[in-house]
Amino acid sequence: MATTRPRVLQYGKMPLTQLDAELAQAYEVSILSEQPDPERFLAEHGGQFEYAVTSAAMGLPAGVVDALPNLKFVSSFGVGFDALDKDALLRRGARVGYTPGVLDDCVADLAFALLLDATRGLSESDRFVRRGDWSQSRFGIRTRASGKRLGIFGMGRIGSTVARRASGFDMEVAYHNRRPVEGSPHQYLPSLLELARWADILVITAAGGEGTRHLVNAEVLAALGPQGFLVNVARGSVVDEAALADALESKRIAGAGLDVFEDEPRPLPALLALDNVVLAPHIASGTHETRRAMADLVLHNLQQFIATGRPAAEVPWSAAQ
Ligand code: 8YV
Repeated sequence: MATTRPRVLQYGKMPLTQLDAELAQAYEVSILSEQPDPERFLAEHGGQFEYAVTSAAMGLPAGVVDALPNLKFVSSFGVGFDALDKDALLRRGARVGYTPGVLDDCVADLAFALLLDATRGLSESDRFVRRGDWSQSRFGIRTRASGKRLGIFGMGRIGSTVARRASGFDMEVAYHNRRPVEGSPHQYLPSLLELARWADILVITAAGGEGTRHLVNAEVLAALGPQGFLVNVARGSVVDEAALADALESKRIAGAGLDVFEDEPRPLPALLALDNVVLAPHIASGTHETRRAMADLVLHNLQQFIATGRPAAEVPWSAAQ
């Protein structure tokens, strides 16, 4: 029986299993990563696809975009779009949908989980109890989180959600951004260095990509200082990870909580040996509720594009075409 369902190239398995099934039900899906020879598959069938689906983590490299001459739209699962090749997509004239807004709460929640864990030593205390050390010695006292100065680098949707959480912890909030956010009740500091100097805890919620690469470097970490903590729920690329490992090891900062790394899934080995850093495997949006909402938006963006030529949520450089 001939199919009338639109063909969709899915770059790989999605971060929510139901979404794989839902896509396969609505569309004629080919999963590129499941093909025995993906390159050959693209060479033979690339011209048949007008639509592609991917995730923020998988991205979409120029090599794939270039092999899809009729590509019109990419629906991406995630709010970050630094792993999608902007130049190749703009050259192709393809539009890109993404999932902003629906993951702010869970990402902000995880930022606070990491912040509290890093300052209070929660993961370390868990290891302490499991090792049986409690019967021999006391767990050392730690740093109070509430009432501290919280610096937010990147005052977008997620940054402002983190700032709202901070009021419940009686924290003073200041931020740095490319430009001041109109109407923000918080103090704007014109440089990241000044923010790091001011803050007790620096939370990174800035977008990844070339514009923010390694902005959190040895100098910024030195400004944060030996009592300071770093939390990163944005992109590993924003932090010079080797400089961070060095600062943690030599106690030039007090601690860190990281959900993202420069080369996922491979955190720098030096970090694995340190007790003053909490490591999470990029799970900030990983709740049933949020992943469901993200999946719904991936499907909605695709339907909307097919019906109207515009997705419900479009990445800024795509919308500017
Ligand atoms: C995950 C994210 O990457 O939305 C983003 O940009 O980084 C996260 O939500 C998610 O697993 C999608 O790959």
